[in-house]
Amino acid sequence: MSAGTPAAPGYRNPIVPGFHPDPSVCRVGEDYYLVCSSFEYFPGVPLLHSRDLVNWRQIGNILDRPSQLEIPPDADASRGIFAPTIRHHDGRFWMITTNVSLGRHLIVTAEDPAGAWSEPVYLDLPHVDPSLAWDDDGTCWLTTSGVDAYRIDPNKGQVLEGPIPLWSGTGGQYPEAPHLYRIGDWWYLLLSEGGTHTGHAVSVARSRSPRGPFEPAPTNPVLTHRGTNLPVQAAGHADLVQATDGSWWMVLLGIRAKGQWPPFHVLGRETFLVPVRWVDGWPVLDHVREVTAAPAGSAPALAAPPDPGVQHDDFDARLLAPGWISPRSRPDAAWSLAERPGWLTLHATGTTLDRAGATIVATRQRHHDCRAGTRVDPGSGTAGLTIRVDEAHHYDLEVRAGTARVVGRVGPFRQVFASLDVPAGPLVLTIATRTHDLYPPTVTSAADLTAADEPFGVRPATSDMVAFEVETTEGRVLLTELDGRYLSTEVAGGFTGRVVGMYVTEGSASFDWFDYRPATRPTD
Ligand code: 6LW
Repeated sequence: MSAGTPAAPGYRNPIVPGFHPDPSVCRVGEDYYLVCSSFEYFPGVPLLHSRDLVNWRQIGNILDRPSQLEIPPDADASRGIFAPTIRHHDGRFWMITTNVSLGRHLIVTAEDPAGAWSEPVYLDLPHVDPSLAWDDDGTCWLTTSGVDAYRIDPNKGQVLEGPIPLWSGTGGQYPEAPHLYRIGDWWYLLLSEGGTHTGHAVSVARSRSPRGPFEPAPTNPVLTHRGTNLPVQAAGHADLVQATDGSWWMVLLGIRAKGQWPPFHVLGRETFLVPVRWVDGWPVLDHVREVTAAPAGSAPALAAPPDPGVQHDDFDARLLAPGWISPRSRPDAAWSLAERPGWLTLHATGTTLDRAGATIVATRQRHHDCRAGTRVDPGSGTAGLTIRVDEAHHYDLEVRAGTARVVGRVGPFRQVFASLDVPAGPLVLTIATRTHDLYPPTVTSAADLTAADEPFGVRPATSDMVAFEVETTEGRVLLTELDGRYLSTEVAGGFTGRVVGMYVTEGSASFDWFDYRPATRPTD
């Protein structure tokens, strides 16, 4: 076990921004692979690749066929796929997760992580957060929240022994996200406790045998942000990986809360990276920071420029890129890239975004300040751009029969906030978001803001705004701005985060392009 040495340069957290919770990571040679929970969205379990642990590119979704991912049409939001684990063993990649809508764990494998992944092998055992570890003799251990271990045959989904209770942490609620690691002569058990919100903590124990008994680290919890003022909160649900240079790293989820009191977060739980040092055989971690000094070793790659975070799609490809997700399912009859070449054509499968079943093709909001736009030809249908957490929390910029309007749904309330007559034919719809609470004291009036800050102006009392614009041949119009806090996890609940997406609720409509990009503001 090598001791990491802190040194410049640094990297920026989160390494995977936006709704990317419950990360799990593995390394094969020089390649790192990372997966996250996807809940009710299809396709499920985003798979990302990196060569340096900092710059990640989504290369697919592991559960990308209905035969692998069955989300019932009436499944509640934030059900579906919970915390996955990815491992490499015996020449194959293994991914285990829980489809909580079915109440079953499932294992899929692939030789090439880019796919295709196998059909699932199911395991009907209690709890969530399954993980796999192999002994030198090939014995496969499954762990679940609780924390229990089972000896299993992962090829057949058969339980050979168990449950064997292992260790349940230091007494915090919800001992979960366990992972077993064979490191040197020890078996380490990493788990999270305290719940996935501000009480979250990571604890560790070790044993000479995967059956225990486990001895807790004297320094537990080895990582927590509970009760701190740190900008990253809820740090937990962690996985360990050893880099090519021998250094150790932890990926984990966190939230970036905004606002004074109470704080709120709108991007869901995101994936962060923190270096691990080993002292007396125990992992030692610093707090998770948005800018982190990187240990020497992996340094050249870590110095790579950050991904600008732009997502532009002209819909010229044959297939939808892996970042596009749809609630519950995306039936073949609901979308086409061939019908009108160079456009994404959507067909309505449901008549309202207030209930499951509507046609939505969305991407995760990854920056607090961003602009997402699309050029839509609504034809004779009803179509638009939505920013949503779930069916009961969304703002929509919608076009129908010569009128564009902004509709908001928050809990039991639904309201039309603005409307505008628009000419027939394609038009550009934009949703822009902006956080205000960090404005520097020097910005005291609209005159201090640059043109790029329009149309927001100064609203010191408001922490997150969502603006809706329409651009036609006659120019660009701001329809309205709405308080974004109603589309936060604190209001909506659940485990996901915001997504922005194109939709159709009546007839068919085509989308020429979609563009998502972070926006800059005076404080950046
Ligand atoms: C997951 C649990 C958790 O299963 O949230 O962060 C649950 N922790 O471990 C849903 O993601």
